[in-house]
Amino acid sequence: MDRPTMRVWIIFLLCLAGQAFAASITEEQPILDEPVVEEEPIMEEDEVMPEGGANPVQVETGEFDEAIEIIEEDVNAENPCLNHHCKKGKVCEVDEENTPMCVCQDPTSCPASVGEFEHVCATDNTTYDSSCHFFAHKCSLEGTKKGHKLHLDYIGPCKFIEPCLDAELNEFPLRMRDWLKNVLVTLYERDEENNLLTEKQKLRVKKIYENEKRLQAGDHSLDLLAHDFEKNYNMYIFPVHWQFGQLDQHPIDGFLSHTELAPLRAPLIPMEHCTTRFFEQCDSDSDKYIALEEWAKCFGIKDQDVDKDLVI
Ligand SMILES: *[C@@H]1O[C@H](CO)[C@@H](O)[C@H](O)[C@H]1NC(C)=O
Ligand SMILES: [Ca+2]
Ligand SMILES: [Ca+2]
Repeated sequence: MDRPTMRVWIIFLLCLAGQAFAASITEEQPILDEPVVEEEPIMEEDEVMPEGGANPVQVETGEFDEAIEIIEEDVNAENPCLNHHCKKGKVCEVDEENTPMCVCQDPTSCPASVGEFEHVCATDNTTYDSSCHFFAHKCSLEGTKKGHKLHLDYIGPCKFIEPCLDAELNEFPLRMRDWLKNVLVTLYERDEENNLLTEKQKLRVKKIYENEKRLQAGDHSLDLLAHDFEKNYNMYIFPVHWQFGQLDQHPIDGFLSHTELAPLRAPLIPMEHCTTRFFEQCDSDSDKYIALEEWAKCFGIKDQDVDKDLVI
């Protein structure tokens, strides 16, 4: 992976830490090529009330929400749709009785995409102008088998993704662990406002940051990365746990669903052709969820070092 790509990755993770990007693409997405079904019943509802920053629906309605706060209550009464949230792909309309309801969004009402970077590739290998266009289309297929199977696969236009070879698959965790560590150190260095990391997280990262033996960020050979992992194994334990905690949010239960993994997986696939295969094999018991133990293991963390108290 070259430097610009790594920069993108760091920026992405910075966003992730701020929960912004994490939420923006968290919606019924397949991670392991199986249809997402029951694990998030809230997503199956037409009307979803946001709670805290955790609700994926919020990003699309984010700016809208801020507007709500300054609007007087009597205005809300006139427009029942103001406080009525619909899942992605749907918009609120009122019927004759002025009752709000969610209906499929007309794709032509989606904001025009300003560039290719807004395009998304779905599991049918079709490119959509934006995730809004995709979800509007998916909504129009609601109730059909085709619609049920259709998911957002990755960010960017569809492209040919090379098959991931066995040897390449083994390189993936080497690089990802190194990035995770560097991302955490970067967050630590930039955390002047104290909002990128919690105090507990900072204490952990401080130890890594201050360790003189730490491999500095850079384009390292796979051999060096492997050597460093062996030599400075302890520095990698927390970053691997931290990333799990960033993703395990809906709900926080020690398991990553397809949807929860999406914020990490979707932007990564176009850059890293082993992404899909890597996360597939991470789910070693094939129950479609990646447990903390499975996650740690596929990043080379030893069983005895898996510690749910590190997911902070
Ligand atoms: C998906 O579409 C891209 C671009 O149209 C094409 O190059 C690629 O081969 C397709 N992939 C599959 C798996 O069909
Ligand atoms: Ca979870
Ligand atoms: Ca599993």
